[in-house]
Amino acid sequence: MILPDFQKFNQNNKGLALLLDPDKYSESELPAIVEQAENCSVDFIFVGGSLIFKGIEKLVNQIKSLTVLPVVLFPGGILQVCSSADSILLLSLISGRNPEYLIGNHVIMAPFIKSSGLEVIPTAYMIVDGGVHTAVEYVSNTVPLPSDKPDLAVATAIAGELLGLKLIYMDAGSGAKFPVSPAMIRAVSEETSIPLIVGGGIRSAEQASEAYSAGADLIVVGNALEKTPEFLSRLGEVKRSFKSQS
Ligand code: 1GP
Repeated sequence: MILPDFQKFNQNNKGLALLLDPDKYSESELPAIVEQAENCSVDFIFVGGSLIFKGIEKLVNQIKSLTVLPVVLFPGGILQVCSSADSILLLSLISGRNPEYLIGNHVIMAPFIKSSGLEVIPTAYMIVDGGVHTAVEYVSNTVPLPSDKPDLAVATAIAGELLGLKLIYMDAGSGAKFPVSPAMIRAVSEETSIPLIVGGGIRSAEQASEAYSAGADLIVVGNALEKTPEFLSRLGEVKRSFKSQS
């Protein structure tokens, strides 16, 4: 069960997820990346992307053959599900008003997910403007939350929690120019009590630290690691620094 792991994160115990997009990693690179993830206090490996050309199953199987770290599907669409992962973030894109990403895709995926044995984690997924048009915004055909309107984010997150969703994931989108602001993270964190995941555009240890300090329970990093693999060890240090404050 992965969900209880998310629930144990708090101000003194932060989580870190590495996002792997199947199109961006070759088979030969993967063992080193996974080994680094294990050495750098990564808690979960997320797999997915807004739009992918390669299937996800091969990547998931490869990761599973290399590590015991939990593999969590972060599906950008209905084709990104496979039973060999451990769990799936079943995303309700509640910042948008596209019914396909609120319920339509879920109906299509439901029979497969139910029989797959995957642990299902109902997730309030909120896209926040990160200063650039991202693939997730285009593919989902939704308008992101304005980055300077924390009240809108708070109201959206509260609605997600009241609907019974188990996690909040605020995402500026992969490759965002700037990540979700600490002010918005703090506002959402203070008004909700389910675990808060933050990702998109985190490129420095300072940004990671600010996100954690503001109330992110777990941060997700993908793009920056494709460019600078050693960044992962800095993130691991930042994550552990919160533990030592307890
Ligand atoms: C995107 O939150 C993830 O959905 C990670 O974003 O690739 O910018 O780190 P980056």
